[in-house]
Amino acid sequence: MSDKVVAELQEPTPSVGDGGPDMIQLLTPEGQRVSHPDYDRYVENLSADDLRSFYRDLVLIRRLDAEGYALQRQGELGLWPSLLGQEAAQVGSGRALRPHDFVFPTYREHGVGFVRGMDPQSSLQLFRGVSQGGWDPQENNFHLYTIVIGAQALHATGYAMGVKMDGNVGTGDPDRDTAVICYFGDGASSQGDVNEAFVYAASFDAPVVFFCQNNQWAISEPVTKQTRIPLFQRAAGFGFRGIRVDGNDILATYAVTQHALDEARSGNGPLLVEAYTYRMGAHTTADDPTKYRVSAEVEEWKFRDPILRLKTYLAHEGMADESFFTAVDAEADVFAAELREGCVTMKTMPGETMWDHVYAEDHPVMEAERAAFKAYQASFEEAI
Ligand SMILES: Cc1ncc(C[n+]2csc(CCOP(=O)(O)OP(=O)(O)O)c2C)c(N)n1
Repeated sequence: MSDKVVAELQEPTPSVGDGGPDMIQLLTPEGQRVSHPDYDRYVENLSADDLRSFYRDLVLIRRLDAEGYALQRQGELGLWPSLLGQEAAQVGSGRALRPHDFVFPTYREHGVGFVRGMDPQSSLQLFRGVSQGGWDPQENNFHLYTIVIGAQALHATGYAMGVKMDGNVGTGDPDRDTAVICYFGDGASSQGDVNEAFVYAASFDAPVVFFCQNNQWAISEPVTKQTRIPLFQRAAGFGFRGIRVDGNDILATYAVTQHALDEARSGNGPLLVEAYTYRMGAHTTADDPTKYRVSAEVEEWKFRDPILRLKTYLAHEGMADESFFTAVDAEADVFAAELREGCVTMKTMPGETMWDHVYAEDHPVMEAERAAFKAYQASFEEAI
């Protein structure tokens, strides 16, 4: 393709933080509510209580993230992938889900897990090395973290096909119709697995929402090196719709994800949501972003902070006052203390629990593997 054709396909190069004219936004970075003809209806019924609880979720998961980071620095965790800056993308999309929907996260979705009702300690277990994953995916319909980039897009699509074959799509019964959501990053969109999942999901109308958190960086690789067109436009090439949403705007991510999930549940097939956001911290605690990105970029994104934006809106509209914000901060302090205490006193889960959730029922080959593993471990105890 010639450069001229590519230039025609591209939007005008967006400046940092500008998601372009197609980006759905309901709350500006200054905290002002703006109207959108297609998406207002998804937020119209939110009460002041709902919005305050959105705010509380944002603050608590930012605190969970800060504690995860600190615990790693204190040697209590082996690694921590920070979600700083991506709180609205995660809480907005997570709160749009129904309990019976199923989530396939990557390794950074501590906020989605939190709003799904996961024990906040769960996110720490894997990174402390005390478990092989840490939780039963069936408990909150939240699958284990996936470290292999993009692999969960195939798992999610396969699961979504199962949902469809069970007849739990397009029945019109809200308690039955089910959607699957798959989280991944901008870098993952370059992986074969993700592209294969797109092809399959589109061909068979799988009820899956692909939720890409475009945080602009795949470790040190900027998104501009990964794609010549905006990521949400890629969906069209696979035969389904893509939507770009302001990932730092909790109202917009909530509205757009609800729409996408409704489409999937109704049997209209997959949809790609590109949440345009920014990773404020390092890729993980093993990374030093000052080696590859300029601080001016980070500074610019600070003005788009998802929490400050909702706080300004709530205060301006008289939906929350200083005593509410102070109470949430106090709750976050208690939450953080409990997290730290829970982390340092965590028990190591027996190694054989890694087989617990592999199959719905026990399986002879797996039973043999588990028994062999237990015998192998016991051999060390005998040797001592
Ligand atoms: C298949 C595979 N290739 C490479 C890696 C190493 N790796 C870990 S994270 C990462 C970048 C992922 O970036 P992105 O998908 O944008 O997600 P983000 O971490 O920014 O949320 C890479 C290449 C991996 N884990 N798996």
